Amino acid sequence: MLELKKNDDILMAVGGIDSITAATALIEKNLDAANLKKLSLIKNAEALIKVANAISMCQPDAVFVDTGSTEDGQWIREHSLAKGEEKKLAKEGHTIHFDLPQDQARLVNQTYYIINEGDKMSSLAKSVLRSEALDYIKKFMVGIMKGKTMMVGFYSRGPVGAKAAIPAIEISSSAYVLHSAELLYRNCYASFDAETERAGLFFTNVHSEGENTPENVPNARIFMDRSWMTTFATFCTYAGNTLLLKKGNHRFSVDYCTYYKVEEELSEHMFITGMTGPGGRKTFFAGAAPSGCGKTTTAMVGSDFIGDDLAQLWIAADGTLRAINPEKGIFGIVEDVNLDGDPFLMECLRGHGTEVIWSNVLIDEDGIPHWVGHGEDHPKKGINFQGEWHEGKKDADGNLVPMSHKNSRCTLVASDIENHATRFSEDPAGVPVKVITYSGRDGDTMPPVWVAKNADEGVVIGASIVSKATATEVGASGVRRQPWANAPFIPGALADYMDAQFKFFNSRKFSAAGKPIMAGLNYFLTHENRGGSGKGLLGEKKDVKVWLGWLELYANGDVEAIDSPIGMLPKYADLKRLFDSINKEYPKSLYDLQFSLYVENIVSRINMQSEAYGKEEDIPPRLFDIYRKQKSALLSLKEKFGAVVAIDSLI
Ligand code: SPV
Ligand code: MN
Repeated sequence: MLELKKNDDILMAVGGIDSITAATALIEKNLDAANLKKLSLIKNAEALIKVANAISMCQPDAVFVDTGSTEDGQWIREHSLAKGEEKKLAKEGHTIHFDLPQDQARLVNQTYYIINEGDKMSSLAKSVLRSEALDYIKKFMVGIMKGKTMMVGFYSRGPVGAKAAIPAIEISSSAYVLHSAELLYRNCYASFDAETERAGLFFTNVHSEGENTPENVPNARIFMDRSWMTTFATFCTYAGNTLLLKKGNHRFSVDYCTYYKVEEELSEHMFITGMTGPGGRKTFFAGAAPSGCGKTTTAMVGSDFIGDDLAQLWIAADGTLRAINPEKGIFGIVEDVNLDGDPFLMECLRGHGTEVIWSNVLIDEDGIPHWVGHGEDHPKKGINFQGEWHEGKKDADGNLVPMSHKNSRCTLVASDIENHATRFSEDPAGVPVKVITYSGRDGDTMPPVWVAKNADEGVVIGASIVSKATATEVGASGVRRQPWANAPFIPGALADYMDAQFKFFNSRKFSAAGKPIMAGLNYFLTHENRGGSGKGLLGEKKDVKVWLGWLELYANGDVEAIDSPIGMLPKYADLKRLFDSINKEYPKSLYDLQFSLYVENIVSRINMQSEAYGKEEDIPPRLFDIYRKQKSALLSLKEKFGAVVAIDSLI
């Protein structure tokens, strides 16, 4: 359950401002005339009380209100340069921001949901009781902005007016954070009140880097107050920890959909993209993938790219599935981005006219950024996320320091990317989604593409996403479970989220034509695991176009598929035609390696999943029914054909 506005709002408890009168008085005292005038456009009392409490708590020297105007944007850029949070690079509009070496990715172990006594939480999430969070915030956030300027921006998570868009306030003393917010989110200062009225709620985010030193990183916290939809972040700058408009508010949005919008809306860790099919028809996809599993690349393969990270989905009155991107920019991983795999993104990064905030890459003597896998010559030395760098440099443990951090990123507005469908992206009606995909990083079990036979089996594909194990999180079979690729962002019980998925995708509100197909994707099969004669991956980045292209045809009834226990599989001839269109050989032998069913692998995967879900409370029984049904069908196939079932024997 999620109970909104339950117990004390910590921001108010610490700030001490509980009325609009007190808020107005404090704001008048702390803002100069120009910023006071800007803020006077906002009338929503609750929002003003939040802002006043943030000021009262953080005690900044000055407050800057960001209206989204060109001048305000410029002020933020200059403030960031003046503070040293960003530095100019050789290319016009390019800057570099370094996060501390200890703060290069989401600080999972320092990220908590603030909960009320008795709240049922996700088994995969960390939580802290309201009283403990209050103590921390009192200790560390009171006065945290002394000597700094607090910036306040008003954003919409989605095109203004869209059914699933929710407004949010971003408050930070970091100009890098506000600069990023301006590139990634739609500033909705002028319509904030109206949007809050329409949506019925807004999110609040308060961040300060404080004294951003390595010594302080252990004190860094990312707190999300579920009940008050307010985030607090301290002593860090990495955008995934600080720009909580992104994953902080995504978590609130997931929570809100799970408990208040059942059968109406979902909030997913999904890209949105369109593919152009025969006759110029456009088919939109929304696809989930865990961080670092090719989500941005998949999104950009489309002819009509909308977003690479988050999607708000709803069922429209006409029975179609609709999606909007709560963001308008990308915060993309740059490792392995190169001309071959990501030509459009490379044009923004290496061409002219795009504003880019780089983070944690290598900067050479000429002010040019470099990163691992960029496919260009690279310098022997420079400055990167850990300071001075030279080729062969080792860290304290004797490990080679890479040229750029694995999670180094580029931040830019999506509309600068050539295949971005800006008109569709800004439409409050969203795009009609006909294909849902779920992908992970699976070296040996599932084929490159398969389609669920019904909504229930589609939900189970989402529930069964896995990625490669990491050093710290090894599951029984060496893979890490990544339910819907959204688990890090599901605050409540996993069972509740799953139940909401079943209800949504089975909803009678869908028209026959509006109901999406649901598919699994896997780009990570290797020769070694499938008995191939080559080495490494069985495919390459450009194959994604074929997998999506086939789904486009299947969703529109243009091709038939092969029935199998795990779902519908593509026919060789159809894939061959699509590979021809990208000028790539596609031997039947490769198809056989990719699409044969490795029954034992699939069965042990099913066993692993059922066992893990069996430990959760209240998981909908349908999940286990589907696992059981698939398993028994697979075992009968094995009896007939052996442990590796050739795809041709299913025809
Ligand atoms: C991810 O890790 O899934 C991201 C970047 O999209 S972060 O903002 O860190 O979540
Ligand atoms: Mn993400």
